[in-house]
Amino acid sequence: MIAIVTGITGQDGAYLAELLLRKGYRVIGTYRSASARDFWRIDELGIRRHPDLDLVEFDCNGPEASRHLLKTSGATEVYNLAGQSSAVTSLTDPVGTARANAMGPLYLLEAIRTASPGARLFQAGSSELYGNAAQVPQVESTAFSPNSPYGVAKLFAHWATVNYREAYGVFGVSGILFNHESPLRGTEFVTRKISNAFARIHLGLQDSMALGNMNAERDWGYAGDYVLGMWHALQVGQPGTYVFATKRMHTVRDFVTLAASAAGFRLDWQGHAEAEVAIDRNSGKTLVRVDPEFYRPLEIHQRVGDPGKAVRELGWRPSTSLETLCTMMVEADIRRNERRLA
Ligand code: NDP
Ligand code: GDR
Repeated sequence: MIAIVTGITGQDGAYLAELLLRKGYRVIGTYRSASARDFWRIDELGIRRHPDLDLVEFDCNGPEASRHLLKTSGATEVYNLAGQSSAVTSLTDPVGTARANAMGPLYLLEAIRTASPGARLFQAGSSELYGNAAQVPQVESTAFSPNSPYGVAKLFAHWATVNYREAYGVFGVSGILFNHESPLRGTEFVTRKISNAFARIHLGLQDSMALGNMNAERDWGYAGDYVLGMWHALQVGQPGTYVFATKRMHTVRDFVTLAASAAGFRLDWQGHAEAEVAIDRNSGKTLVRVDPEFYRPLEIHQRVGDPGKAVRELGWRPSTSLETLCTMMVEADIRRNERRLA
């Protein structure tokens, strides 16, 4: 069994590669030539030098590279996780985002159709497809209404996957992934920004943190659960479109409270909007404040998914509570910061 995992340097790429290696696959993990070649995630998971892992430079910005990869690898499963993964960044780089997130998947679909028709594709789509959806929770049939260049590019990739499935019989799965986090999440995303900040406050390396919209609500799952869902989606008889989510919704404020508790702090919340602060009950110090610099011009206020179809058809279910996830993230960040200090 040979699988290609594009985006091996990212959060999901690392966890998925680890899972596939455990299952006995040979894994071809691709990284981009423009990247910093920072393999810290697969280093942390201890798989960088695994004998069944090949690290291959791959540029998703052209059709030839995809064709070559499919033709020469002998892979029967392709997990396309590479992409510009921030909606905020897509506002300043809409063209680069579309190249990676819309054209990249299209080149892979074309390569499968023309060079390796038996290969199965998992395309990492996003709940950003829904924008501020009127239907709560969101399911596979909820109307799409993306409100960022990121969401628009992901929508192209979603429909391209469905189209190649229906028109050419390509085994293309579109996963509509809701937010999923872990100790390997990038610090540009709110959960890891919070866990790292509390770890540093706990160790006396930082006094406080500033965040944006505390009222935003998200459906946060654990990335380790989600990559298992990706694998399940390629093992069934027919390709489909699946929502991967937990069906629970929490505010950023809730996440802060849980992460604080995992770092040993109990918070009192005071004030509203820009004046809102969270104060440590023991020391009386302000640990969290709001900075409008982190507000978004096009915010998605609420997002929650119903993974019922994935539960029924794939036997998948998210198994990690938000409390466990928070604790896992804060503890990992405390360990990392301690190592840096040593
Ligand atoms: P990460 O940002 O951690 O990883 C993204 C990967 O894509 C990295 O390997 C990165 O390489 C690569 N990449 C970034 N920009 C480009 C580019 N312009 N061209 C080619 N490759 C690029 O994201 P995740 O692992 O969290 O997410 C995996 C996929 O799932 C992404 O496509 C993301 O959009 C999607 N997704 C993620 C969700 C989540 O909550 N995590 C939810 C919904 C969808 P480098 O290291 O060089 O930057
Ligand atoms: P999101 O994730 O945009 O949902 O995209 P992010 O963690 O960046 O934001 C979640 C919510 O938190 C609010 N927020 C802050 N966000 C950041 N980054 N920094 C802050 O300081 C801050 N304060 C409050 C945001 O306003 C937002 O409402 C993620 C990515 O993984 C995408 O790739 C993926 O497609 C979607 O999830 C589903």
